[in-house]
Amino acid sequence: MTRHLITSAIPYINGIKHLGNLVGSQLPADLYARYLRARGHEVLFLCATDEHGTPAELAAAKAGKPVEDYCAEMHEVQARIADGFGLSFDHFGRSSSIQNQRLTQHFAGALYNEGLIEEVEQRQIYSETDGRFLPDRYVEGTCPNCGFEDARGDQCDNCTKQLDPEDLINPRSTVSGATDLEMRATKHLFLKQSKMKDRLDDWINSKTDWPVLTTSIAKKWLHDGDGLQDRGITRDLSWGVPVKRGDEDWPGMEGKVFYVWFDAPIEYIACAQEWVDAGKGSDWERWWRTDKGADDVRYTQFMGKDNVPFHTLSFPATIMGSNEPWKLVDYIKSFNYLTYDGGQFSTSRGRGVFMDQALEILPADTWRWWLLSHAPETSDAEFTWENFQASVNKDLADVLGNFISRITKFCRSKFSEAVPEAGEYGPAEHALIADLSERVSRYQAAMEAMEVRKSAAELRAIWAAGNEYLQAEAPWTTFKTDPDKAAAQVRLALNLIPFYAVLSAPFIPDAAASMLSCVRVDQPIWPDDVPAALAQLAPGHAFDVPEVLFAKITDEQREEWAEKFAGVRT
Ligand code: B3M
Ligand code: ZN
Repeated sequence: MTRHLITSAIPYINGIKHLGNLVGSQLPADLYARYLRARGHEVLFLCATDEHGTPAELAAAKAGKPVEDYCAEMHEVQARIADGFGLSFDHFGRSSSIQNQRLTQHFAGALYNEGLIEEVEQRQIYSETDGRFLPDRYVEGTCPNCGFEDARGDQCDNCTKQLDPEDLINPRSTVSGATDLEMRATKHLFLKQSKMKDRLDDWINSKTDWPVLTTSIAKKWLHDGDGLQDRGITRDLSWGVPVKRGDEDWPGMEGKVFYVWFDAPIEYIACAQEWVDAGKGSDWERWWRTDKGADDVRYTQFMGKDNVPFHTLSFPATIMGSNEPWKLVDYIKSFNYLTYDGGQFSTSRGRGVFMDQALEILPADTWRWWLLSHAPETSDAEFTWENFQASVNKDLADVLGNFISRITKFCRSKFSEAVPEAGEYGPAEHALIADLSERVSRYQAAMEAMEVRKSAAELRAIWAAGNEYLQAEAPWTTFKTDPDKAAAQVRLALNLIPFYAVLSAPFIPDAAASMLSCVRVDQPIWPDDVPAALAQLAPGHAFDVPEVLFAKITDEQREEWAEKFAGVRT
């Protein structure tokens, strides 16, 4: 059987992500990982925090903490929240790990040896007081265009003019406020992506099964304007992977670090090393080196559309350019954006629901279900409280939850808390089993194709089929005239509980676990054989009537939350 390597884009360390971030990468990746594991595949599912770069430095400074401490704390926070959402990573790593540092330096050395790195002389602002070169965003001053006094080195926020730091009047360092700034010569490394354009082009063109969203973005960057540009891969920051080639120092690169987007995707590989070093696995090369068995691996990446250029071009350029046998991605599943109630989610303004807040108000499964069943696949999708309330109440409470509660309670009151024995299946039962067999095939096909919304729709239809059967056959009515027939109806309906649990677990793992525990099944099996799966609970098998599986969202709650999350996070 194929082994599956799955990675989700690694979230930036600076702050807690919102639901739009979650549904664009980690959550669908988790859905796929859970599904493949349930089908018996060997899966390695990796994610990490993306810890380098200016945003991390600035966020740490704002929090008044050393950047190492800030990152370590925020990593724990993100790991805990990911756990709360049931994200089943085999390892949740850190791009600031020693493994990633070494591997990033290794790649830089390999690319250098292949003649793919150019040292470019530039003139850049140096601060005598700070003892360092300042990146554009670390310089502020008066805008030459409009006179605004707090214009940034890259752009004026007042008149929006794009600037170079040397355009600013009275420039100052945002690190210290120092004004003793001067232009000095400095060197940066550029990855010669332009030399790899044809190879990348051929590779992208060979991916005929990829989502159009993914390939169209890649092709735009390859062909629009001047085509694929060489890319600066170093920065003047203190926080990051120090620039080296392999173990060797890089003359002229002292005090510089690699650009965050150079080391972040390399963390996908380093994370597998971290997984082994944490004692959770034994052989990472089997997943990542094609000379060590990774040819048998199918590698799938999940991400939002803004990350596509880095994964279709930059990271493959790093891998191909190294001329070493690293595994390349086989399939990239990308997502559009989730918007919030007629606008954007906004981290700075606290508009929308953030992952920690979501878990404070409702169980993870509620969010998982809504987000996945409304995933922004073919276009952007919008979160509204009305839609959220309506879908959750209908799909989870009225259809799935109600089915389970109704049938277990009915059985307890008319028979016992065990699967009834009497009666034979008739045409309606056989029709339901045949219908479900077809639906399971369709569900599997959609899951394998990573069509997230479609998978949710198929699953919802599987739940509804059971409800319709119960509604039509009405064992509570049958019981009055033919208790044996009612017993057979109940037997089949009770058997739908573990069947639903297994199929639903990739979407709603906690509820699925409760469903299994209510029918006292520890080792759920995937319904490859639907008739057999629907005979899993033999007559006499004991069950427990579960607590309410899904509480309905009330109008008062909906109104309260709509107001609470409208903006300005405290
Ligand atoms: N941290 C951006 C993001 O979270 C970036 C992804 C890196 S994937 C290697 O959207
Ligand atoms: Zn201006």
